[in-house]
Amino acid sequence: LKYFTVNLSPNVRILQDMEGSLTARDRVGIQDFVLLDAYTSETAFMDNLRKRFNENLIYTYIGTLLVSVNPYKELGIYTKKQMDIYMGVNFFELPPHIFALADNVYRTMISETNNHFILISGESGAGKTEASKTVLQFYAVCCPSTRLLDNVRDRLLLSNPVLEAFGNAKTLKNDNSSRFGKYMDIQFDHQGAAVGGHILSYLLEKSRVVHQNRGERNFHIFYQLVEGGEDELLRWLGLERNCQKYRYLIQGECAKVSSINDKSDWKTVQKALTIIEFSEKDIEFCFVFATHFSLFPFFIIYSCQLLGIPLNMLQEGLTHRKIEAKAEEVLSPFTAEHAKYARDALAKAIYGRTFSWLVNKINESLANKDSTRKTVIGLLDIYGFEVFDVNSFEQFCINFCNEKLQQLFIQLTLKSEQEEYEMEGIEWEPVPYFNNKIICDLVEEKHRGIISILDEECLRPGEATDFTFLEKLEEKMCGHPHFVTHKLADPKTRKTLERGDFRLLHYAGEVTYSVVGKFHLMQTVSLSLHTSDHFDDVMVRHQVKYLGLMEHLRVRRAGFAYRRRYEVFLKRYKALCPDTWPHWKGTPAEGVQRLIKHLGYKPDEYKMGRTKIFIRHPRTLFATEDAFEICKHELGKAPVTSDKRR
Ligand code: AOV
Ligand code: MG
Repeated sequence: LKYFTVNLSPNVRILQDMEGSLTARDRVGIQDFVLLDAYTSETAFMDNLRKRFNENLIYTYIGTLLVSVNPYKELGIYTKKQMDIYMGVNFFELPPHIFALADNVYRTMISETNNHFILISGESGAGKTEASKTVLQFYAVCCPSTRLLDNVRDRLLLSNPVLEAFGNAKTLKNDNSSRFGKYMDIQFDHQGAAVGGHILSYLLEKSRVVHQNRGERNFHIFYQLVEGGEDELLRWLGLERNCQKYRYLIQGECAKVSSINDKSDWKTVQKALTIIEFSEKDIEFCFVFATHFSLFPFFIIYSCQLLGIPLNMLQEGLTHRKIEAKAEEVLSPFTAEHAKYARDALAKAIYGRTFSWLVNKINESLANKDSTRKTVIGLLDIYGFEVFDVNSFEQFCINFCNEKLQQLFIQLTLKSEQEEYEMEGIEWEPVPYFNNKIICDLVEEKHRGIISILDEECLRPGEATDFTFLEKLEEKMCGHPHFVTHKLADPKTRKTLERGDFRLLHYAGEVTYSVVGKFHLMQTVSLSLHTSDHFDDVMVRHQVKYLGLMEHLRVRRAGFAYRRRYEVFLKRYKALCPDTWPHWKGTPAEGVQRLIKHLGYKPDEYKMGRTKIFIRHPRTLFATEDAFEICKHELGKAPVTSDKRR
């Protein structure tokens, strides 16, 4: 199965405009979909993507958007040599690459001294995390540094294996699936050296600590510890070197994974922890809290010792409910079922807090000590859209997160682009697209969305059940085009739904969620085959559709690569025309009109908006920019402005 990522950087301006020779084009396709002749044809789009993939060319642009198809094999394209090739070279001069995007973002940030963001989207297994690591690697290697800052770069890089050990796990979709969302700021000083960083983590999938579906594992760190932990450490933690002893580790029945070497990963994590400057105490702390209670819930004496609490306190807390009646406290025993629930809840809470603590510690270590103004490049890597045979609250949260990211993507590209044309009075044939706001609202709308209803139900302990929640949903969502349940469905659809299910029609496809709190261990192993050299047309086409890439291309193609406010454009280029140099007395718009007439712009190359000039092809602006450089050189006095804003 093949997935592909869309890595987008809304702030990257430069478009590429390069066509290879015809024969090369036939073989390797076109590097930028904007240049595709049959740009409205999905078939042509797919042909181009497939052609390139078969030549191991996994990257293609749609203007400033980078589309990447996961090759599932090492391509040798992320070497230092490749970095050198892409460093400081114009976006359009070389074949598409994530380094080109990273480099362009970096240089734009330096020249414009403003913050930039790289959003990485795509479904589970598409290659988002690998892409974010590649970008980070590029900055670590290519940005200037001083001796002093070398360890900031090391720490930035090494935060990855640590967070992945504690926050990633093998799932049915991906052997190294991110089970938390991550937003990372890389901070640069005015010389462009990486001087610090900050990580925000979102919504760790804590339930994995106590339960895994068949074919899945707990978080990597547990297996690393049991396989690779030093004898002395294991003895101290009271652990045996045998995963099979621990129920929390073997529910998925796949403690060993061929693609993962837990033993050597343990070493990597240990080394990283030392370089990030975790003290021995800190390291002890993470293992005690993260691993011990979760691995060893039955041997309560050990747990108490390590957690540093009296035995009877933990024992009582896990087996009894405290009821306050008439100023009196009464202990009422849990059923075995309840006690297990309490144990699991404690393990999840401890793991969750340890993870937050770990992120805080890493942030302390990445913190930039000096307070001069910094610019940042932000990298967003979340968990991808996922659908299993049984989907529960975790998938609901993950998929909602992806829904929001798609909404952001739409707003930054399709929506704002078209709204700007309208605002500027540019003649424009609107490109229709599916706006997934309707699904976001269904989930998050105040008082009416699914989350609000869930909140309400959680405030009625004792009365509310999984099924009263479902009934409330049915009452409120009845007739909604993106929501259906067994009761609300037509007879044909009903056959595909259980009574405890609700189904959402997400932007990326249908997902059936189960409201029933108990886990279903009945998960069938639907193996995903992650093989290289195989391009699955149906799967790729599906992703091209739901990510709105065709619409994106249409907007790009019909649109204008550049736009600049009249004042800015005139200020920069006025020396190129005797009428506008050195002073133009009329309005900026008139000045620009005079200027571009002098430069010989053809009518179809540009449009005049209310406040801005819109230029269709990058080459038009490049030519003007070249002329400006020559003129600057000759005059030695042309006004130079660093304002390159649109
Ligand atoms: P994800 O982050 O998008 O999924 P990953 O970045 O973890 O996906 O990629 C999954 C696997 O695909 C990696 O472990 C690699 O084996 C392979 N892979 C990805 N990108 C490349 C590449 N550029 N070159 C070679 N192999 C690659 V998830 O976190 O599950 O949504 O939640
Ligand atoms: Mg990931």
